[in-house]
Amino acid sequence: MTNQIQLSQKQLDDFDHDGFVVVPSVLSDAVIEDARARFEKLFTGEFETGIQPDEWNWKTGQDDPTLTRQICNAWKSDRTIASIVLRSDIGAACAQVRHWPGARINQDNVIWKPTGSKALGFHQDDSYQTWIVPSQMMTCWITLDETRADQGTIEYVRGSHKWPVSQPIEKFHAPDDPLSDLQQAAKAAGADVDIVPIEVPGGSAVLHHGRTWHGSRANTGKAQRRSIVAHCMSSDAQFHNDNTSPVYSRYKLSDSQQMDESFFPVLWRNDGYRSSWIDNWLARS
Ligand SMILES: O=C(O)CCC(=O)C(=O)O
Repeated sequence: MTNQIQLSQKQLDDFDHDGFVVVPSVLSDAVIEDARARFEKLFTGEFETGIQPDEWNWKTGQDDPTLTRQICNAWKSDRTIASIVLRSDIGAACAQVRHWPGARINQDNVIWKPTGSKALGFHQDDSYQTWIVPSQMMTCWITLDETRADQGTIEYVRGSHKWPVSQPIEKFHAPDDPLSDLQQAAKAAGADVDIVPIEVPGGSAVLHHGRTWHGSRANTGKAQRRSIVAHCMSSDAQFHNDNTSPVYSRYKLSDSQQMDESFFPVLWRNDGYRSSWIDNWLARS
């Protein structure tokens, strides 16, 4: 059964304490199957809408098969992915836990970790948000497969959302030591490192704060792990005056700091607003 995300007081308290919280059963079995079927197509460059994603870090037949496969902003290429990452309840939950007036999509991620694929370094998402004001991200990570600690699941450092924001990490894809930047940050913060591997059924989500350290180690198990990630920002977010993102500042209008809803749609706002084009566009599929 698919649940619209409705956070209990216990989940809100857990999020505030830990910097992440698991939300079970956010996708139906049918949606899980549909989304799984998009992975081969996306990574071979078969895009339903005819539009390339903003970042396409791994291409079938071209790139190292031992790397974790990642695409950013697959929602522009594929309406099945869009129908998940542009959900209003995801925006509402992200806004609620961060006390924002609403939430826009900042970017999505499609992550594919086949058996034998290497790690993604532990990092904070907010380290990469200097191009927006406020420089804050809030994420809904959703797994399509049952996750296990030995199968490269996402792992969180409990309480690390209370540490300062660090610089972007040395090496994101396939670092020799995925924990090295994390260890330095923990030392600087004078904090212990309590790593929590997320072991949940397919269709589960985790909400995580933009400062929560997280990553995923190599998949040494027998099954692949596929995830779809909605990275949100405040509905009030604007472009930074000076700082740029090499990819996403392409969408800045020359005479304004405002974000155009065509590129950064509002998923949910507390006055009932949602970018009107989203649902019409999804209905065309
Ligand atoms: O799924 C993963 O391995 C990592 C995803 C991630 O870094 C994120 O959702 O911010």
